[in-house]
Amino acid sequence: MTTLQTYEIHGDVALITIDSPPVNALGYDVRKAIVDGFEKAAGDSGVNAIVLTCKGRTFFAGADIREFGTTQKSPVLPEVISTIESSPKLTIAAMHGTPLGGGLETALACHYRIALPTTRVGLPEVHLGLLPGAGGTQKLPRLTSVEAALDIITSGRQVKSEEALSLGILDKVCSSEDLVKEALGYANDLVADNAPRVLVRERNDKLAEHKGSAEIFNTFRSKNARRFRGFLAKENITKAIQAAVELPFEEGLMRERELFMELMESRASAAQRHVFFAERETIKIPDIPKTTPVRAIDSVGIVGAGTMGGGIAMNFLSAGIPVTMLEQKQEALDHGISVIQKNYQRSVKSGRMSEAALESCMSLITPSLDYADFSTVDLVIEAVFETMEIKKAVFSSLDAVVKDGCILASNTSYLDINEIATSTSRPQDVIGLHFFSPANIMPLLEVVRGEKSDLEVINTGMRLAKTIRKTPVLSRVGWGFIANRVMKFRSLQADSLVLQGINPETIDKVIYDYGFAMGPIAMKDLVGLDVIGRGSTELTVDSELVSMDRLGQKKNGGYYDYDENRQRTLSPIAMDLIKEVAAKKGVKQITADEDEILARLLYPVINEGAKVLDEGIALRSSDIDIACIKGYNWPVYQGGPMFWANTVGLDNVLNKLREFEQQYGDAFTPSPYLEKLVAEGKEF
Ligand code: 3H9
Repeated sequence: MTTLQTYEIHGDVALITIDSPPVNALGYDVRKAIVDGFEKAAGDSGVNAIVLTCKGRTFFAGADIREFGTTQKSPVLPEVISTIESSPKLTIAAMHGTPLGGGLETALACHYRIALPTTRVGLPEVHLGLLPGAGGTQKLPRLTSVEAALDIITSGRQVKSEEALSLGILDKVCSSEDLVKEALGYANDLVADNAPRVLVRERNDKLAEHKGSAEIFNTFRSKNARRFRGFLAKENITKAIQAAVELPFEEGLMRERELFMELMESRASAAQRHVFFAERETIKIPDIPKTTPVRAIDSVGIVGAGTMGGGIAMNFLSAGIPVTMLEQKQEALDHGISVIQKNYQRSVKSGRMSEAALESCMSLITPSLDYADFSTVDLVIEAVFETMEIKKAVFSSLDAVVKDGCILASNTSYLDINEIATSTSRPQDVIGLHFFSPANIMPLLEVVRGEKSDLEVINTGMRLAKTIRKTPVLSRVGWGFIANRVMKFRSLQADSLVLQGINPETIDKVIYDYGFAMGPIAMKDLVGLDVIGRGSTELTVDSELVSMDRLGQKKNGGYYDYDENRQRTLSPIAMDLIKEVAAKKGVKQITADEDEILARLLYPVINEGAKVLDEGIALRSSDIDIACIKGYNWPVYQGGPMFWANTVGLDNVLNKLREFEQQYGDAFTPSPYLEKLVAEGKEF
């Protein structure tokens, strides 16, 4: 018996408790400990029931993802499950925290399930590009319904206790916080009542109505076709649930296994598993020990109530943190606050927020026209016009009024935080907090560390991200920081390809087929061509379109024309303009197939990522992946640019860049760091 398991007897109930921090993942030791416990209880004639529970923050949060891709030692999870299912005693899972994936599948092997009211169960394997591979796809529809199982497993969402009870996943929700006491009491009651041993695998009642008809699955597929695009796991989950309906349990299980193994070997799952760990890695900063203090952020000031300031404010309001919003003019302030209200109202309308929550968020805003109102706040974020002089003036005004220890943050996208910090007497308290538009929605927060930023201030910025439900990525100071800088190279190539005669529609299609929601040209039309080209005097297709008052989707169309349903067709006017601009600039026309176009668009992003790493702007290549995924919706199943580059082969990327450099010049000159990695046979 291992030390991570305790076995106690309470009357005629055996209580098996597993304690394997942080999340009781079902690695080899844990699996062995469960089997040991159940075997012991099976041989114990005084035991009539077994309660399986966990210590720490959660009941098993799933299989141990770190073991994936290695040969797993017996007992593997299906063996654990079959040990539980074949137990001669009555079995009860007592759950708290987040019983997920293999954790919930373990619970589904028990006869009964009880949980705390705060418990959230789920089968989130889809987020790892997988499906529940230990019976989840066969059992959940048997317990709930085919509809519910399709929804829960393809979304991977966490289901709160109350809903789980109503769906039949749980049999009982505790009325107190004492899970073990209630579970033991429940076990006693079940034994006393001679309760039946309910094995989910034997239930077929919920499946009967769909047997012999694929209708529910076909409708589900076509309804979600766009959202599921590129996600093989979602298709395989649908197939596995269909197998649950059509096949006897054991055969369904075998089908589930086949579909699981197909996913496990897929590049998409490898990418999504990379992203799972990469997301959790960003917070780890080598020179900031775990013990570094975090400053309390209980109130926030925001300078600027424009689109960015308003979006940033919403993150804090939604987290229950009061915000003082400053503007120069009452009119601008009123407008900014009314936009926040409208955004929240939209959420209320769509049912994502209650009217009461809206009221409570709005009540946390204090409008202000006076810097002095920032005297007590813990953090100020500046979101004003992107010029150095204005930013410095704002920071110097802040310096004059804020209390000692207040963190001063700039939301600048491109400017030098070190220079901004010189306008204050406290550069140690200055950092960048770079949000991505729309700031209330995009999950990336780049935390920019200045030369003089205090470690405590950086740490606070990184931790704050979790409070406002963002993923932080640390960046050093440098033009565009990480995401904007590397992604700029895709835009430059998109413009260049257009001028070289590649159809804009083809460029958009190539990027869409790669997995982005939208191509770069359609994206320009969405953002607004006037916004994109602001301040530039260069002759470009964008500037020519703007001079014709074609601003994109918002006015007269741009590269595309739009009908009343926002369906787009390539604009003949734009096509003529492209030819004119290309002729004026003397751009040589080319042809290129889709692979070539993809490489032209995305290899420069990888190359710039290599430079960002070489310059120490990003800590690690996986941080660049996360910045692109969370800031630019880089398709998660490609793993981000740097992970993708590894799968393409860095030597292939390098050779292609060299070829492009020969044909098209400096824009493709390979980073010396990339060359070095290839020479050493290494990866990012
Ligand atoms: C599965 O079950 C397949 C089966 O169907 C079939 C098998 C045959 N494994 O997120 P946190 C680590 S697939 C290994 O910061 P939180 C995590 O890396 C699995 N490690 O905490 C981190 O480590 P570190 C299905 C894991 O409180 C630490 O735990 N299950 C695992 O914000 C803390 O994590 C899932 O997909 C794991 N399964 O959130 C659940 N889970 O400190 C995945 C966590 O070194 N997990 N770690 O960085 C989660 O969603 C969240 O971790 C959870 C806690 C909600 C549990």
